Amino acid sequence: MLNRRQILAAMGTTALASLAPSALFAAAAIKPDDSSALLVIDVQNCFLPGGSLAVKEGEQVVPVINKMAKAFSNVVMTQDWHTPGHVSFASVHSGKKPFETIDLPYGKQVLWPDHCVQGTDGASLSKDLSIPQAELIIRKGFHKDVDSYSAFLEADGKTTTGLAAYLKSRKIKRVFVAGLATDFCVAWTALDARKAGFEVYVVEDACRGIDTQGSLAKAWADMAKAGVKRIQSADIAVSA
Ligand code: VGL
Ligand code: ZN
Repeated sequence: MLNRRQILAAMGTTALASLAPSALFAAAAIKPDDSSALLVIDVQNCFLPGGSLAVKEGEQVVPVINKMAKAFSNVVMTQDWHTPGHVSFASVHSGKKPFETIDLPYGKQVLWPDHCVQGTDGASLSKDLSIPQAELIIRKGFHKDVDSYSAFLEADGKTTTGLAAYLKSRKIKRVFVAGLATDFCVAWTALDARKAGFEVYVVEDACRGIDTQGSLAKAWADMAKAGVKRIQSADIAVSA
């Protein structure tokens, strides 16, 4: 990597005069403070290689998240935490296969392979996560008849997990979202965080998506429309 002096030397004075330093060194410009929290979404064995709902390249988010987490004094993790026979499992709907959809009282539901069943190894957080200061683990999706992609609200759109009240009582104003999967639990969490009044950043390279039936492109479009900021982990300053 070039350092600042080398870049300046290579540019020469003419080009340099036309560029504000802020344009040159925009990277790592975001410094999480005490009113910022990192939300680490569903980095669980079921979503990692070998898991029942493995997200492509899911394991690659782990080192990125571990590094980024050093910049945060507030970290909350989530765990998808389903009952056996959960309504989101294709296996409980006769004639249905994973990734098909059904209509439930609260809306359209994508059906999944059985995953993240309470107390199973698949539901455990990855053993490679290294975030000792994480202060809260929110479990979600534990009502048998309602899914919950979002860390804030269940899929009925009204049952709260308590996370917004927790963050507000801790005076958190900005949340940074990372983890799995970009187009489901990350996106729904980011959208609900906006609705709850937080400033929201999704760290793209610290997430991976499932991408079924155009879900990934739709998720990014919905997030952009809602004012979610799309950043990279290199945009966050981590002091050595
Ligand atoms: C998730 C599908 C089903 C996720 C959870 O963590 O994104 N996706 N349950
Ligand atoms: Zn789930």
